[in-house]
Amino acid sequence: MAMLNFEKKYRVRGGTLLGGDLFDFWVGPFYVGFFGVTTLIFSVLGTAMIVYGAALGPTWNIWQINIAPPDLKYGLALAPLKEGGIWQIVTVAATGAFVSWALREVEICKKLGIGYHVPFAFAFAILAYVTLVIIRPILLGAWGHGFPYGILSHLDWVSNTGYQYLHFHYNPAHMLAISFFFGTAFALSLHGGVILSAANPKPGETVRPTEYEDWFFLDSIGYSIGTLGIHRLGLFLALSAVFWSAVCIVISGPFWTRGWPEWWNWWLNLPIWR
Ligand code: UQ2
Repeated sequence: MAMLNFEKKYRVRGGTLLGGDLFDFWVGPFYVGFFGVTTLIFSVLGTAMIVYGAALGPTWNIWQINIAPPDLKYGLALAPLKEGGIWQIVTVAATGAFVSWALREVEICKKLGIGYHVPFAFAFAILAYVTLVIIRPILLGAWGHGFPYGILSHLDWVSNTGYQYLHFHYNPAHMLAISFFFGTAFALSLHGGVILSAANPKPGETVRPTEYEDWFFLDSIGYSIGTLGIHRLGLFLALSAVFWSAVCIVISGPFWTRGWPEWWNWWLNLPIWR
């Protein structure tokens, strides 16, 4: 691999947030660092607890395995291991592993002298998960409001939680989140399409320079956002989708307890209709 010729330039010492030189090493292609070690510890602990929880359960059917949060009666206390305690440990392990992974990304960015956009973006994904299993349960006063860890069981949770507010599509933050998801897919399809159209020609034809990408959009819609701009837009759209998803669920319960269709009564109640 040609990349390996440049190893000395990019595989540099330093840039660690914690531990100094102690964990500043690679294992094969992977940078480890202090947060590589903590990622590994949390991941092994979390995975072991999931397997233990599955072993206690009635099935090894991958779709039906379920690690449930504690009953609501335990509130925000620690629950017995077999009554939601496993879920609590898995939640701590998962959050620890995700945050460790993000901080390891930060260390790699520092080594390379590049921006923190990747860990910043990943932080939004972590925020979405933490909103569901930590922030919203705390605001509602019980860990039992977290979602269960299981393929079908978490789908049931989403469906039941949605119906609890009658019709979740009337949640204005949910509307924004969906629009940003669609916008993200739209932007990536435009971007992927235009890049391949110019940069991956048929055999015998030449790769076109980036102006051709600009000109396609200038000729068709009279506007080009530019080759750097499309990536800024893509990051903005994707992070907005995740952000508004977190908002739409955290306001459901803690800040709005009735059906979401009813929220729109503010519109019908505007004095301008009288
Ligand atoms: C663009 C451009 C790119 C692109 C794309 C556009 C040369 C290679 C896809 C076009 C994008 C526009 C006009 C913005 C669309 C807005 C939304 C909200 C989807 O101009 O520059 O670089 O890949």
